[in-house]
Amino acid sequence: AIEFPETFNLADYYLNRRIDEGMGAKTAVLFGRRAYSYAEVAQRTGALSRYLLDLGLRRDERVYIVLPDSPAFVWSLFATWKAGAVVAMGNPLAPAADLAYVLDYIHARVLITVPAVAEALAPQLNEHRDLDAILLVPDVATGEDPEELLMLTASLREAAESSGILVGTLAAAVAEGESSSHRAPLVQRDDMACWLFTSGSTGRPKAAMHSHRDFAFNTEVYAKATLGYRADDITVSVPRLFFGYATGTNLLFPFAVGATAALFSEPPEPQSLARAIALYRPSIVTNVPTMLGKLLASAPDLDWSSVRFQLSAGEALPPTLLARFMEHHGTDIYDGIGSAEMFHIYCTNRPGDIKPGSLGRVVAGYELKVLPTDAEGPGAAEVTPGDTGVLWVKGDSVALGYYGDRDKSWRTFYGHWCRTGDLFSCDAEGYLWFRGRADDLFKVNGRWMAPQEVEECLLQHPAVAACAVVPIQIDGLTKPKALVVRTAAYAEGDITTELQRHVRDHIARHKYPRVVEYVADLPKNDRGKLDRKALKAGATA
Ligand code: 3SK
Repeated sequence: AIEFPETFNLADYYLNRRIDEGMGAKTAVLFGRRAYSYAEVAQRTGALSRYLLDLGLRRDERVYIVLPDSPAFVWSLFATWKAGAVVAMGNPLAPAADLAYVLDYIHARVLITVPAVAEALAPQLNEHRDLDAILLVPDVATGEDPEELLMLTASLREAAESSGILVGTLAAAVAEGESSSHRAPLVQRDDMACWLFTSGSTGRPKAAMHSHRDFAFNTEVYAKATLGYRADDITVSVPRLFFGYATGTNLLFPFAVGATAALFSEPPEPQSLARAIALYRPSIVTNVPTMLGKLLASAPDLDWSSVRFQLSAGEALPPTLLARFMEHHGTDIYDGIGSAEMFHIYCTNRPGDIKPGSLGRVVAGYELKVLPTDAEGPGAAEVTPGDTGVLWVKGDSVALGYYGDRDKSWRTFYGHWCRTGDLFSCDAEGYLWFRGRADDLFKVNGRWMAPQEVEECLLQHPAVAACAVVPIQIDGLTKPKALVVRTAAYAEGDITTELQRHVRDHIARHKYPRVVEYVADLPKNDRGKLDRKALKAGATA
């Protein structure tokens, strides 16, 4: 077991300790041609945390950070922890309705975001009763001048003022905090630190609640002891910082060892990644299978010579893709499995130990069991080695539960144990092999999606009488397919593009069906419900 002192704040563990260790002048963050030292990040973090405390933010209250990858993301996160409050992170490209739902669900006191997001939320601001302040960060992609930000957001300010919400810029907040003498609160290791989002069966995200010690535990056993992050590393990531996978690998883990986190805010595509690799010469790249596939097809000449290893997680990495990539580019890829419920990766391939197609072995410090699907607790007898069952994981980074959902918490957390809902088999050597999901959720581009959410959306289109969404494999990657029964008024003609656009316009983009098949009927089970098992069994591209 790893012991952390009772008074323990992640802002100190990841950031301030580097200053105490004499690393203040070292580069902590690279963003384009600009470098920020650990001392600079700590100074902005301290000032912003004092501003937030002056504003009235208190222990356990939530700050919703909805930012692209940027230096501002870094001090927003650490300042929230320093102030004793709770970090929640969102995708700035998500539909406004999804962000509004989360803002409300977590009762956020402060929102830190780009003008486009704040403007999109403006019409409903009076519904967010707990929100005290919105701090704006110029969107690097559109290049707004911070001085002009408030002028540009006149309609937002009007909406906010009528709801009693303060609107300012993050830069002004940092400057104002410089002259504040507000003292940072003493934070305990079991105080709440971060809420990571996971999708529920209804498709609405739920927050897995983590305390300060959870993140530090995983950092010690996974990032340091298993992967061997080093002070001379430079990290780059394909998944964005708001996703816990990248928050760890491309911000917290490099900070924990005094390394450099290199950020880019452009949407991650082969071209933007190639530019980042050429500019930063990273030694660790956090990747996802979809991008590895794209890179192989469209950037065969990319120079990977600076890269010690790449990480892959979020969705299954097809073994042929892994083998082709490693053979062609000569970089090791460590595929692993983690989750919002455990903060991060607890089972993985690692330096000198890669079994292609498997998700590697347990990270020392965690315990795994493969149990029958109907096991009612972690004490049940394990399935015979090689047989498939549900993976259970035990470790000190396990979440406290889901915020506002006792039923789901009871179905998932059993003291120190978490029922993952993933189907796995474990071979005789202790390597884990992914066999799918125990329920209907599936991952696309590394993010969970619920078929019901897409079905509900499709049903709102006048052409759709009934439908079902199932996962299919396209080039070894999981993508959604819709089976649609048409209404009489739309019995003729090609409406696939229109249906795909309809989904993209209403819910998160990655959920749109890549294939639409028109059927006369959908299979039902003996209770008249959609028979998903039969659908999945027959699903092809
Ligand atoms: O795959 C995931 O969902 C995940 C979530 C948080 C941290 C790490 C990972 C891989």
